[in-house]
Amino acid sequence: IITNTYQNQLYYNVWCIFTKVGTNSPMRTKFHVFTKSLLAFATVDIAFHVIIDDDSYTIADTIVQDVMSTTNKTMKVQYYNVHEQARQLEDIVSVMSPHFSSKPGTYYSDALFFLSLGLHRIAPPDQKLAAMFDADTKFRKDIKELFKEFDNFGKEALFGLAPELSPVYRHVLYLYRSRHPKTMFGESPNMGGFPGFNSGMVLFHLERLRKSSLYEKIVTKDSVDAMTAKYHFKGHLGDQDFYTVLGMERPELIYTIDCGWNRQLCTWWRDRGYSDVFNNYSLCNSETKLWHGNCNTPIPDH
Ligand code: UPG
Repeated sequence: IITNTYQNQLYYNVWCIFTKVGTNSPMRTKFHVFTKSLLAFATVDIAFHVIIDDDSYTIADTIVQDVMSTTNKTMKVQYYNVHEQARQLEDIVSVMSPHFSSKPGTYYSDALFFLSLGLHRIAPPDQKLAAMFDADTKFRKDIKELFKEFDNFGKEALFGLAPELSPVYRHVLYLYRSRHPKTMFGESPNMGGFPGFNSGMVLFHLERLRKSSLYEKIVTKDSVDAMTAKYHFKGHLGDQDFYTVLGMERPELIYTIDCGWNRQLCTWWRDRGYSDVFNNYSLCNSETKLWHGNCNTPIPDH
């Protein structure tokens, strides 16, 4: 039985990456919407951990201070330099990027998109549980409700993610699927399949991750090379490609969260040869609790 460990800690740990943001970047508005909605619905104390670079720091802090003053709510805010964090995760990044990057070898982008896989090393040791969000998300519900999902984690679960709502992994797994015609990997959930995971929202059981010799083994080069070879997997979406492979190979390590907690809006794959099946993937019947305006898709006002 999972105990309510989240209730023993004072703060709900929320992580977000906010880097490479220029003064006029659309990321500014997205981050404002994210932060404001997070605080507006929250009924718990939040520690907000923002991973920044030198140029983005002032922009991030201006937005956070503005949101706190207009909502009359406060949270504990901490900033982390992306370069310092990336240096601590060089081993993970070098193992992952050949398989899961669109342009392997571009140090900066690579590190950025794989940071979540080593968050247990970056996060201060007193953090036992945490959640990370893309900056292009928007809350419609109290984050307290999301943290209740930790109670549903199986006893081996290290992460919690919601399903990918597009056929991207049907596409990526094309070769594996043609060689294994009965596989459910890459199939839509309404056909009983596993569509992969989306990393716009990730829950971390940091305490278990730090102790897990199994996880440490799984992120080694031999292990990742073997898993990607087995599935003929060549991705381009960073950490979420790894979570998807892990979900096929070691399903007990990832708890699947309700699609309403990561309601993705991107329709890119619908117009790229998948119009016949797209709706099977994007279907999410539960109430939207978090919008995700991925691939620059506008988020509805409500
Ligand atoms: N980010 C930065 N600076 C950048 C780029 C990204 O801080 O220059 C952060 C930011 O928090 C952002 C997140 O990384 O929200 C993800 O990047 P983004 O450009 O928002 O990717 P999307 O197009 O929204 O999402 C694609 C997939 C999505 C998946 C994500 C995984 O569509 O489903 O969750 O990639 O990285």
